[in-house]
Amino acid sequence: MDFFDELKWRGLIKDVTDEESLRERLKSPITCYCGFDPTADSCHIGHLQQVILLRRYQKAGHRPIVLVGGATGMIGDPRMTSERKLLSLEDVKHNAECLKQQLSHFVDFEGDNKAILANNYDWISQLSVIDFLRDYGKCFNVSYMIAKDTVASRLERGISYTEFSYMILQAMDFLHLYRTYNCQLQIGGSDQWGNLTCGVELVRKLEGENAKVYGVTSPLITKSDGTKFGKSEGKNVWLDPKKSSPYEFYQFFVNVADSDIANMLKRLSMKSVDEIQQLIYQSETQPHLREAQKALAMELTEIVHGKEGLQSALRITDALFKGNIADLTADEISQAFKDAEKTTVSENTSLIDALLQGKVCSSKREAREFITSGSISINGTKCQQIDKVLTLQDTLDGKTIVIRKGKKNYSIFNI
Ligand code: 383
Repeated sequence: MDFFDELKWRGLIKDVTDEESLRERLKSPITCYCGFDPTADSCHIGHLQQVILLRRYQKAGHRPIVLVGGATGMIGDPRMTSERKLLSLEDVKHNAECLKQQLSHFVDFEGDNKAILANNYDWISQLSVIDFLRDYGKCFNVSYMIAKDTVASRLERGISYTEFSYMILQAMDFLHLYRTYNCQLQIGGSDQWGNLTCGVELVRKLEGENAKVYGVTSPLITKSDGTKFGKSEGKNVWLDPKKSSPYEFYQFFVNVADSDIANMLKRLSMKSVDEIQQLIYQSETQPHLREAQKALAMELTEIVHGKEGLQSALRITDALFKGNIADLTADEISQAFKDAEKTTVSENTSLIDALLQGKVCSSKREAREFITSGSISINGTKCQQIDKVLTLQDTLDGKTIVIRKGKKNYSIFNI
């Protein structure tokens, strides 16, 4: 199986501008790029497939360019639905810095095919409006532009001239990277097909038929139950550990449905075809063990959050499973219970009252029974003292107390 066939097997090829020719071209090293607009200060799981794809290309001997859209982020790629709100220039600059930092961890800046980090602000901001219209605007036919999916879908509801122009900027980037680095391939999710073909056409027009460049899209990840991939309880799963902790990230993949895991492994794991086939076999024959989910979660958590992030995700998972949280750090505790409902009690509240307030027990009698039978633990240590009073000394971090009832029923109290 060559590299292109492997991408196909993995489900990472949707449309290609010239498949037969690209398949041949990929037999020797190519420079390829993918762009990310700084619309937020972090990428999320929706970006992961492309980020990992760049890594795959590099591992296969190709040279990846990670492009941060410092300029395009100020304009906004038209969405199917509605016009975007413009971000402030400071926000875009700040976000671009954050993305640059984040994305540079995924590719290698050493060796023969070292990655390149580029920001289209560097060349687009240099262009005058006259040059823009004379040198580039002339290459685009408006009827061609309004036939593109995203624009077409917006014509009725309205699209500003600003967003309408977006595809020209992205096409100029491809041309710039072709001229500067001999970049011959742009990759992206299937939502980028129109922008990719626009770039291919522009390069052909200005550089001649011999200038061979390609665009390849991959299908966006969808879940078999129809819900959106990349959301956990309706919230985005981010790659920035401050926005989604390594534990949350790990849990997202551990909880992938059995019906989705084969797909996700193929698309997101860097493991070999053989290893993936084995994991898929395991998940089909012994789904309850969730070996495939765990393997994918471990691999991706390590790629995104490093060895330490993975360690802490595993420690938290293990501690919650065994009901033993005493060994966790205050930070790990806050990761573990970030989304849990918290009950605030005043200092010196009796344990019995706290159990009632937190709805851990429904009556004082029940609370007493739980305490005396040894079912209640405070911060991982069993408490059978019936007249126990909660004080600041009981908190883990000056604020938080974790009370467990039975094996896995956790409640969080703040003093
Ligand atoms: C900007 C300038 C370029 C090339 C690309 C761009 C960004 C592009 C875009 N991409 C999305 C984004 O930034 O909007 N116009 O959030 C997403 N991508 C990748 C992938 C994806 C796309 O960053 O499908 C998901 O992650 O292409 O929605 O010269």
